[in-house]
Amino acid sequence: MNLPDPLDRHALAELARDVAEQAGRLIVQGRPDRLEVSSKSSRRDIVTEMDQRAQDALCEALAAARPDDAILGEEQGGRPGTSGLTWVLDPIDGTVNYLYGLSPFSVSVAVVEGDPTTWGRWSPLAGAVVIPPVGLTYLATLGGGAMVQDAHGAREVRASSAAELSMALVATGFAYGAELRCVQTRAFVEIIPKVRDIRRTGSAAADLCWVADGRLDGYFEAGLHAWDVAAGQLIATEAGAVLHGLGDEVPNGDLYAMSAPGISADFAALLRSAHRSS
Ligand code: LIP
Repeated sequence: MNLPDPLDRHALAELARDVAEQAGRLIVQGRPDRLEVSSKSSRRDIVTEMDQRAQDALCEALAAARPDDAILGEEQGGRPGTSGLTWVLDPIDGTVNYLYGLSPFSVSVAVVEGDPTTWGRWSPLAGAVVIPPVGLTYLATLGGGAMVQDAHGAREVRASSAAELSMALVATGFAYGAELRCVQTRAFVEIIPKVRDIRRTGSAAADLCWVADGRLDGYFEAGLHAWDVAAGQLIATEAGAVLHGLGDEVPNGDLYAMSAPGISADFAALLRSAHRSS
């Protein structure tokens, strides 16, 4: 398969940014007074009508621009493709925050090669994350660096220079299922005394962008899917952050982590210890 050359990757990142920003405007401006909500894997795992409307808008725009590419979204409406590239979408990452009117919530759009339904079998080529409540758009291309755009312009982003785990500000999240939450809570108890502090923002895509931007020194979570992380992963790694999982395994649903390079070895060791004893 002929992968897009760097120039095309730049065009792919701009397309990801443009469609994500369009979806970001839709979910803010198009939100009805009475938001229809339904549940997925559990009553706590919800999807709103705006999640689906945003994904429908993303799929329509991407199908028009890239008709041979596949689409995999968190909500209904993906499609197969023939190009070997797949657009991986989370139309509203942080749905519960969106429902409650809290920040952050994000629109995450990435294009990957490989199989995004299997951890370790896909890699992102370009991606964008829009965080409407704070007016930030992050984007990156493989090998082309990462940047953030806001009302004041655009700038390159770099992961923090944190070098001491005990002084690192890290973020995490919790699964919808009670059983995995208990495992996460036991790990949390071992981790929190050994870092500066922990934040739980509610959006994995925002967490990864904030590691990229040095606003967090690290992030870890279990139970994620490719659509939660594909774009944020590329933004963070292109900003110099280090992607890691549990031990030698690739990052996956068991544990997904990203951290500033100066703490990544110690952070990975702490996560291994905390999750193996939990
Ligand atoms: C969310 C993730 C977040 C996690 C939440 C939820 P969603 O994704 O971004 O990190 O802690 O439980 O899974 O469901 O809002 O797209």
